[in-house]
Amino acid sequence: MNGAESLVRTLIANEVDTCFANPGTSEMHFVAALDRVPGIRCVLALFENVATGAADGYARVTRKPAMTLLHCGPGLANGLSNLHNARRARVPIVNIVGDQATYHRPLDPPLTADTEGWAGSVSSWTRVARSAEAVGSDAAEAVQAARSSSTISTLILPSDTSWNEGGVPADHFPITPPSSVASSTVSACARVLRSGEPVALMIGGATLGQRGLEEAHRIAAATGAKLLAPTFNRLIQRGRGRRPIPLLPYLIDNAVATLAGIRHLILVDCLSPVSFFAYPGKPRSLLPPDATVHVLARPEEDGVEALAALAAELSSPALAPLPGSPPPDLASGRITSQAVAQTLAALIPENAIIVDESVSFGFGFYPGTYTAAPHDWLQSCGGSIGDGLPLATGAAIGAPGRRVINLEGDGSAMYTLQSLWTQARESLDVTTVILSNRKYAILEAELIKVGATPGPTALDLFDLQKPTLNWVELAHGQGVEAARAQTLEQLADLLTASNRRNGPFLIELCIA
Ligand SMILES: Cc1ncc(C[n+]2csc(CCOP(=O)(O)OP(=O)(O)O)c2C)c(N)n1
Repeated sequence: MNGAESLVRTLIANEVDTCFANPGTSEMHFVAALDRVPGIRCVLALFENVATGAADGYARVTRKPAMTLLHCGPGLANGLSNLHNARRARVPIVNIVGDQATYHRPLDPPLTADTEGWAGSVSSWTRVARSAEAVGSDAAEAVQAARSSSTISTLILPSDTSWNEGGVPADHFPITPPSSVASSTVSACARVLRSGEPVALMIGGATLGQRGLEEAHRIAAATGAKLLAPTFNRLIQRGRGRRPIPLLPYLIDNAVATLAGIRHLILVDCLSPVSFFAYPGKPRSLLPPDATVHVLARPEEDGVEALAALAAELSSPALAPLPGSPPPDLASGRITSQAVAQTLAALIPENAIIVDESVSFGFGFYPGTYTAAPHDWLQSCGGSIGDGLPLATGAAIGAPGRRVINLEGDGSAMYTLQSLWTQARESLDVTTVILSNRKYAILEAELIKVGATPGPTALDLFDLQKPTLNWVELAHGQGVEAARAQTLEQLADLLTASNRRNGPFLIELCIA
């Protein structure tokens, strides 16, 4: 057996059964092994940042890593920004990156690059395979590291370690569960909550599932603590009948106002909030200067159990189920963020997955959709735009039978629009709503916020109108059905129709 075959067998033994790929010559033996050893679903992406973002979306909904197959250092480099986003979201991914044969690399052929350096910039675990014999155990360790710590592993595979004989498949390596929080930490947080001073409880990561939200609400109901989630999150289970949680606003003044008066902030599976950028004359930390930060659970700890322990220590009573409020009526009139949110709340189907890269127009989407049917809400967590379409693609691969609705700024969508081709090829149930304002609207506001003066050159750099992007044709050209909505009524009709059909659909919502 060659190294490549031992690698495929090891990945399957370690429950990695989906591969988002963009291969090249150095990965050919691995690609051939994927035929010899069935068991891994391979999904072709036409740009590596689609593959890496899709692996992120897949892992968020399945809670296990997919692999990516990338070609040499430059292929990895093309996928780096969505690996950055995945790293910030604490999502496990296993990258397999082909490379020059060990004995060929010293000749410095054209694709030779600092593959290890690039890998290290986003990966918590990086290794260059040394021999066909070691590839199996290398791969098992890569998966173990990614799953145990919710991080990115990158195994660099010189092509001779793939084609040489002597491969030894490895068995399943055990996964380390998140560690428990010390009871003294729980007690310390309980004392803070009993202090009578204003407390905010900020929960993130894995605690934004139904169980964590239930426990957090019990604590808030018993103590009066203010509940919050970070501005950007991996996955929130929400909608009718589920406990709601507000997000810390993106806009710095709103975020500071939200936390004003707080004396204690208790963090669970998230970091202390800081402003997204520094702005002249604005604070860096969003907390009042006299507030104290307490950590109930760090991201690598079991935040849900910690919340349950804290609720028990506070003797917080169980909560009554939430009344099932009806969905709102469809909105009509002017196309505003709030009106689109109302239409979404009426039409989001049961158990849908919403991928939110709606940037400036979408500020009203999250607060306006609490009453939608139960759904999951996914956001890009690293600030690097071009994550939405890939996330939606990967989520649809990972959750067949669930409708994915991707709310997407037009500028952001252009970074990774090749995702549409993969969605068509794989017949994925993804509805992409392009928020077509034909500009980088948020940058117009940011220019003012940093205190710069707008001039024609600056404003021209935010303008997407010359020429106009035709999203219906861009979708058609990649095999995706599409239509334009110029009114809220048309948006509602198209959303309703797309919910009923199989396969991808794109709606260009004209908001300019
Ligand atoms: C990789 C990367 N490049 C550039 C930026 C800077 N940036 C932030 S938002 C944005 C424009 C987003 O435009 P669009 O998606 O149309 O949303 P809008 O601003 O119109 O709401 C840009 C270029 C970024 N965040 N990430």
